[in-house]
Amino acid sequence: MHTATLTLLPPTISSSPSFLDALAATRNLGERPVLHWRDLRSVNTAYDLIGDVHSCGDELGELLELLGYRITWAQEHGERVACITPPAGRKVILLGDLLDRGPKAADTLRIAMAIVAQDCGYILMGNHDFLFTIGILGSPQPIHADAAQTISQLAHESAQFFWNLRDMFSDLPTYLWLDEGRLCVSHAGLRADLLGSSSAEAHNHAIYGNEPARNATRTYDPKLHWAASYTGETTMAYGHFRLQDALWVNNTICLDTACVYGGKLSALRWPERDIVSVPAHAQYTKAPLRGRCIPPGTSLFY
Ligand SMILES: [Mn+2]
Repeated sequence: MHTATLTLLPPTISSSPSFLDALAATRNLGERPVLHWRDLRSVNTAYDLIGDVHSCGDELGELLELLGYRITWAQEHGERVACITPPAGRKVILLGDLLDRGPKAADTLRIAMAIVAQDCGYILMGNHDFLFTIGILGSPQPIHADAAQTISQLAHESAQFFWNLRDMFSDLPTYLWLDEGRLCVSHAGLRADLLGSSSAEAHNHAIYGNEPARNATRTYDPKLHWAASYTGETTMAYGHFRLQDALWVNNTICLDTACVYGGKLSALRWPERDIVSVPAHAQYTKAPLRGRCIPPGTSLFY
């Protein structure tokens, strides 16, 4: 009688692929995000617009709670996940530069993924997010230093977390047109003549703003900032330009109040136009010395 020899295998050593394994597997794929904007003018809801988070995950959670969003944390299939319950009739929009320089990339991303997956709002593409996206889509170029630092904070995450991120980042819009045309949101703002455009110039402006040539004293003249000459009827809400306080210029408002540099994280409630802020817990990084063209009327900035 033939009897099969039963060989007992050693217990499987858990070797579930990690975030970094998944990242390595994408190297040199060279995919690029398809830049796009979304026309949501016919959507009837109120919004809470939040400026540059830069991985300040604790402050993001606090600001959302202050705005009336309930956040609970759970374990699902071994993953830490956020569950968000928005106030009735409201959606949240993060105005880009979600990542880099701050301490809590993973929880910031969990909140962002919950916002998108649970249909609680939108995340916009900022310049930092753009470089991060190129990195995780498999850039043949070396990953940008800020993105590499963010990735080091994610080293203990799972491969599933990586693939979920990749899905979200490859589909971030550069700008949204909202509220029957009354509001446009983007990371760095849009000139009125670019609103509704899918041109490379429109996407580039929405992500980077206008960066005029420096003058002889190597400072920027605030009159060169795009908001200085804005005369559009659509209110432009944006971040990117780090300020001490949220600032209205013409029919535009900048909401980057420099949380990661020790300032605060700010939101604009729309259509109420109230500003709601929470202070940074710490100065997480020094503001870069390199100046940036700031909106006119700004006396204090980081
Ligand atoms: Mn930015």
